[in-house]
Amino acid sequence: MFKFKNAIVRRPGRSLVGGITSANLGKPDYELALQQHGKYIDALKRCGVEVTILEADERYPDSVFVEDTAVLTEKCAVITYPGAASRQGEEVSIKEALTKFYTTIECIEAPGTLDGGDVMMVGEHFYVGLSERTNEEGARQFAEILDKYGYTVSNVFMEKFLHLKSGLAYLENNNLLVAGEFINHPEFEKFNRIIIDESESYAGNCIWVNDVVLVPLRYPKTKIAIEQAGYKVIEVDVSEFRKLDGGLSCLSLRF
Ligand code: CIR
Repeated sequence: MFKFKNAIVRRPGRSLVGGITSANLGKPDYELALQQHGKYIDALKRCGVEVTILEADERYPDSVFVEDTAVLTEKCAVITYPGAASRQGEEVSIKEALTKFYTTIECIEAPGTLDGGDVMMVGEHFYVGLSERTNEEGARQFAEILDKYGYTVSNVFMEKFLHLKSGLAYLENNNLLVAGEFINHPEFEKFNRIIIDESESYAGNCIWVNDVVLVPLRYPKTKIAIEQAGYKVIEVDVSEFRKLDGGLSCLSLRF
């Protein structure tokens, strides 16, 4: 079975309260966010991964969402160029942290932009969402890089979600969690789809970590559906990160 050995996270800084949002849920409570982040780390450890914890970077309010700064494969790391201007620069220290784990590091360059949240890995294939953050040039560079390592890439046109993985989570074994605009998307018909109820759309952002699925707390229908598909579930409260449009996948890089 394919397994993740490592995860990288970054502690939220106090500047988190000024992060980008479209959620209309108010500002995150920093202390609570810190607590929730600690429990998120504990949950990752319970799934058997070694967690590298980077210190907060106050210069970047959204830097807790490390997923957007890199795409990690078994053969190479790709450092992204984030699509939001206020996030450009977050990737520099992630690249440094990754030199401990990777000898082959590639980079997306401007004018290409790509957020890791727009990339979903399914074995040796990578889906890239063309979103407000990931442009065609970023997707083109990404495909060119991955081609060198024998991986394939396809683009997904999307309209509503912030990121591809805001509404999709691959749970291995051909099981795919689908929400909102992805429920009837032709690109994903070949998967065994687990459909997220409209009332729980946010829970489309779950993560599979070594046969355990982390699910956001307070999404009971989703939790049951995933358990019925045969997975062990750990619920994690990420209410403060939701206020910034972030979720479980955004808070770590898993590899
Ligand atoms: C942003 O707008 O960039 C952050 N407030 C949220 C990023 C969430 N990341 C993700 O979905 N991968």
